[in-house]
Amino acid sequence: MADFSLPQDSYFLGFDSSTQSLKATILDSNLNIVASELVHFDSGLPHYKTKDGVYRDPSESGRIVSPTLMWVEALDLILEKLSKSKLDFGKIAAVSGSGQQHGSVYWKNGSSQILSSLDPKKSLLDQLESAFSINESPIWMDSSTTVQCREIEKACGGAMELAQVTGSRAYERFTGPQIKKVFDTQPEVYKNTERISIVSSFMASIFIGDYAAIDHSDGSGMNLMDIKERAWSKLALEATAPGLESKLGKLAPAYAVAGNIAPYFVERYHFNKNCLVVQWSGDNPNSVAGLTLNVPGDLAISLGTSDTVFMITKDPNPGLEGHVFANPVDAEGYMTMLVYKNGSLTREDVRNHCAEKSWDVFNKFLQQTPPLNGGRLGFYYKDHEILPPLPVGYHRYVIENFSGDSLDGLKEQEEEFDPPSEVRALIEGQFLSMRAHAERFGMPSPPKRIIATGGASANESILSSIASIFGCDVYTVQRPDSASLGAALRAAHGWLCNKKGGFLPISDMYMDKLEKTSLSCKLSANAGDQELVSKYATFMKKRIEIENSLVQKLGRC
Ligand code: XUL
Repeated sequence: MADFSLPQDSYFLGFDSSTQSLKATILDSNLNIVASELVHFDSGLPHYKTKDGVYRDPSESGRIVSPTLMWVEALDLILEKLSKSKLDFGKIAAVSGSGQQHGSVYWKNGSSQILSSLDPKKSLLDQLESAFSINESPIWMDSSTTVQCREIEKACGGAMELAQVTGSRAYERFTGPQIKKVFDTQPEVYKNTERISIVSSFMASIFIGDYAAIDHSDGSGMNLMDIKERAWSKLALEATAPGLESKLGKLAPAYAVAGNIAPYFVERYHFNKNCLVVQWSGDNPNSVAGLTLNVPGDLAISLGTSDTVFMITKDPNPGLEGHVFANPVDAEGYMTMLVYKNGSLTREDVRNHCAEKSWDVFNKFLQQTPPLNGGRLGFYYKDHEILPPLPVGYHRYVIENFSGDSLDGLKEQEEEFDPPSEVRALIEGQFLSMRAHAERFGMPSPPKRIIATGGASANESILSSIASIFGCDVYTVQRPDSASLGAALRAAHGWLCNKKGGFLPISDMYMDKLEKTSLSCKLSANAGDQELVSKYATFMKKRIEIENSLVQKLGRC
C-alpha cells in the first residue's frame, strides 16, 4: 500500500484573514501546534483607523467595508513576526488559509502583471498600492444590497429556486449581490476590474503571485455557484452582472493545489521554493475541518464576531433559511450553516452596559439567575441581524407566571430588565434561537454532541447554558482559532492529496491518533436535565412566534 503519511520534520502553515485580525498557526507533521501569531488590525495597524477591523459608513445605511490594503500590509507584518519564532520556514511543506467569507476584492485591469513580478526587496503594500479598482472591500457585515438581492432572486425565478441552485437565497453580504451593487452603481469601476477575488482567493493569489481559483466551499457563499455541479451557475451569473465569469476565473476543489509559493516569499522569508499553496477557503468551512466534524449529528458552534452553527450532511436540502456549502474536506459532501451577526460584539455591549464591563460580573449574573429567566425573553440586535432578518434594536417580553408550560400572559416590556436578568435574556435568547433554527434545518434533537469554539467558548457559564438549552454534552477544543488551525490541517491534507494525485479522505490522515494531536477536544459541560430541556422547547416555541411577528413588522419577508 502506498504511504500517505506526512513527511517527518515538515511544517504546515495556516492563516485566518478574519474581520478583526490576521492569525497564523503552524502544525508539525504529528499535527501538533508549534507556533502561532496574530496581527490585530485596530491596534497593530492603527493608521487605517478601523474599529473592529471595519469602517461602518455613516453616510450609507448598512455599508460596511474594510481597507483592502490593510489585509495586504498585515501579511508582511505577520510573516515578519513569525520569522522571529526561529522556526525554519524552509521546512514548511504547504500553506493554506481561511478568509472571512463573502468579502470581495476588485483587481484593476493590468494588475496580474504586478502580482506576477513582486520584488522581494519591497513590501507588498508598496507594490500593490495601486492594484485595486476599489480600495474598500465590502465585507460580510455589509447589509446595503437588499435591492440587488431581490432583483437576483426575481431573475432566477424566486428565492427558493436560487437557494436550491446556489445553496442560499440571496443574502446582502453574499458576493453576488455585492458585485451587482458595484456594477449597478459604479459601472466604470466594474469595467476597469479584470479579476474579482473573495478574501480567501485574494490572499492565495498573493502567495502564488497569480490569480488563484475560488474554492468550491467558499465559492458556495457567493450566490453564484451551482453547489451540486460545483460550477458557476449561468443563471445566477446572468442575474448578477455581464461578463462576470471571466472576471471570476475558475473554481477548484478546496484540497487542490493553487500553485507553488511565489519567489517573493522564497527570497524575503526563506520559504522552500517547492512549498505548495493549497487553495484557501472560507473561515467557516475551515473551522469544520479544524473541528474534525466528521459525524452527521454532531453540531459545532463557533462563538466569534459572528456566531455560527455548523453541521455536515451528504444530502443537502437548501431552503429559505441558512446556507449549504460544499464540505472542504469531503469531495462530495456538504456542510450546513446558520449565521448570526450579533455574536461577541453584542455580548460585549450587554456586558459593558449591565455588568460593569466585566466578564466576571457577567458570569456571576448568569449563575445567579434561574434557567428560563422567570419568563423573560430578549432579542438583542446591535447590528442588523441575518437570522432572523431584523434591523438594529433591542426588544424585551415577559411571559407572566411562566412555569415551563403555560404561555399565557405575554407582555412587551419597554424598559430594560434588571442587569442580571438582562444578561440571562441575552444568552438564553442567542442559544434558543440557535436551537430553534438548527432544528428547522434538520438538527436531531438533542444533537449527539456539540463542539464549541471561538472566543466565548472559554466561558464556562455560557457553555453550561448551551448544554442546558440543547440537552447534550458540550466539548471544547484547546486551541485559540479553529479557522487557522483548520487551514493548516487542510494545507497538510492538500499536500497529501497532491502526492496521491487525487482526493483522499481526511480521516485517513489522522486515523486513530487524533487524541494525541492539537485537534483533540475535551468534555466541558454535561447535558442539562431532560425536564429542563423540554421546558426550554416550550419557551423556544414562544420565542419563534415573537420572532416571526417581529420579522413581519420590521424585517424583510
Ligand atoms: C458567514 C459569515 C461570517 C463570516 C465571518 O456566512 O458571514 O461568519 O465568514 O468571518
